[in-house]
Amino acid sequence: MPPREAPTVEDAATAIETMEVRGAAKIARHAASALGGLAHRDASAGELREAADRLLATRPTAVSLRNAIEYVMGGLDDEGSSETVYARAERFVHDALRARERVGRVGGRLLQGASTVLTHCNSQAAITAIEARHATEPLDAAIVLETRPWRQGLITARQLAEAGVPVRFMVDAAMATALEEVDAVITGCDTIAANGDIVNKIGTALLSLAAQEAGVPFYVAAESFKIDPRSATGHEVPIEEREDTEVLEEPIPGVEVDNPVFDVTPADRIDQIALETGPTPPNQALSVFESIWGTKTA
Ligand code: RUB
Repeated sequence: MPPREAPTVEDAATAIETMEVRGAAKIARHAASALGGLAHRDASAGELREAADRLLATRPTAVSLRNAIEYVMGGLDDEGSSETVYARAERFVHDALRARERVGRVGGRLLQGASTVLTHCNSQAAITAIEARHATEPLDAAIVLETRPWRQGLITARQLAEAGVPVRFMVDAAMATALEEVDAVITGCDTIAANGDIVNKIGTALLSLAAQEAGVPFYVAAESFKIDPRSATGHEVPIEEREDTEVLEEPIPGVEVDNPVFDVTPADRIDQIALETGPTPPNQALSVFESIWGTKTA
């Protein structure tokens, strides 16, 4: 994004908090662009650090945000110049978009032979993979789960339909029924822990269990900047809790609402992760992170 079009840090932080900008890769690119724009305006190191903290505090679960910010801010540590921060922001956004295309191709190959696939939530990585698969050989259908409470599945259904993929839309509770005719499941993720557990939209863990029970392969499409070397397992990743009103519009006296919006899918229920480097068993994702990002993050 040209620096003049970069959002201000406050606008970017608000857009991420309110989910106007959402999805793990998009929030990472948005934060990187905001930091790049600020650096381009010759911000001091102190201003950049304050901005990085503001952006980091917006959403807690997706490590893509932290990895992007640490990578961009690494420019200050290396050479102490805002110019380096700007160059790193540009490079991150460019590399992130290229990585998604590669993930899509790798995911598309994992889906080869599957005529009906199922996805949950709204992941650009998973959508790119489904579109790649459909371009090679038309799918019979992509089944899209609604994804309560925010209904991100509606966005996915629209995106896939616009790309010409035949879409069937089902409520989350229909997942076991849907799996009777599904050949493969593919989701995105917000974070991949060091042991290969993934953290994704609430309902993904249940979907992986139902897929295992039904003997349906479970794939994840993700760029390597979603790997978190500091979380040994998915249970160390902070899970975002959102407002009660997303679940119950009107409060009911005496009823407490819990609204955790992500959950942990254990590595042993994931067949392969489509990373930009190729199909990867979950427990080998960390070494891919180290080879790509090990020397680049702060
Ligand atoms: C979005 C979500 C997506 C991942 C991956 O949650 O869980 O599956 O972020 O998305 P939310 P992508 O709507 O709460 O941000 O592949 O686009 O990075």
